[in-house]
Amino acid sequence: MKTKLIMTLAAGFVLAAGAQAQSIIDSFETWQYAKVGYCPCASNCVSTSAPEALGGERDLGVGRLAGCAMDSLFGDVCLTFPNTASLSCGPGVLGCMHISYDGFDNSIAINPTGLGGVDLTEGGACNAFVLLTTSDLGANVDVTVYQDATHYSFAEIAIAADPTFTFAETVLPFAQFVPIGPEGGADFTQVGALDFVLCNGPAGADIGMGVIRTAHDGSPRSRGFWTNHEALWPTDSLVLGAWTYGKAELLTLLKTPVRGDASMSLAQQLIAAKLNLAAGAAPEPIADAIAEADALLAQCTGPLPYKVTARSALSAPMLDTATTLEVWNTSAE
Ligand SMILES: [Ca+2]
Ligand SMILES: [Ca+2]
Repeated sequence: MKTKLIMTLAAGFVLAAGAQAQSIIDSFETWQYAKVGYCPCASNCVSTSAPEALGGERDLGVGRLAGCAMDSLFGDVCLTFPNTASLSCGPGVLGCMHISYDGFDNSIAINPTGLGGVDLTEGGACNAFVLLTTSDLGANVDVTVYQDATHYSFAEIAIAADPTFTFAETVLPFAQFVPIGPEGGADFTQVGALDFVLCNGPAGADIGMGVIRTAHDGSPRSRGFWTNHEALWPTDSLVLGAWTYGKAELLTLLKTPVRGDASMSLAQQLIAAKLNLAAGAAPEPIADAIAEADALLAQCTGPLPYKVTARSALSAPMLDTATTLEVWNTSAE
């Protein structure tokens, strides 16, 4: 049973501060309670209008798999902890909790097109769920994303046992989902329903899930992405070679045709690479190529473009380094 209230639930919002895109699936503000009381009662479900939840309604279902004790199994939102969905299993009781977002259907049954085609990627800005979970004895969270009745995808995360019941964030990239629908997986830009199942803990396990949101996992994004998503830029200036450029100048460089100028090919990939690092990408695979790119551009005077044609000795190393940067910038696509 829960013995400790750990107020770390706001951490999810703090981590998402800045220019990074995110979208809240549910911040669990609207109270909800589903108890499975006297045996042999096996399940209980409630659907509640919740303005903070995707689709405006949260369907909460609690099921008993094994064990039988009076009033010893319930699921709630905002009762055990604020801004949290909680499943509480009494001694010897094995239970699961469904939390579904499928629009207004007043039913724990999934309406696979109830959300009407939501773009979970926010136009390419988000590529992962961020889940805030804990369990005293360990558990799993199973996530199913529906496009329609025949296209859906599945992923599972494990929640490690933690007797202190401290909430921890897990990033679940969309790329980790596997197709399980009879006609294939879900298109995450056309989502009709979301289903989260908190389950598979040992008997007596308590499981908590705080705010569910989408965000970006920090993997690299391409020159084209950054050119077309200036609102997501994590910085307003960059140093290329020995020269500092403001955001408007950088956007002009990105949009200017290269026309055989190796310095422009290199600069465009270097801008994307440096934006990726500023947005949280791990620097280890690309740090040497970025240093090389800066060293090459620093051999030229003043601001870009440098009109480095094929006759220049700088052309070949600039194009080689541009290719290295481009491979990394597009490695997650
Ligand atoms: Ca619903
Ligand atoms: Ca439903």
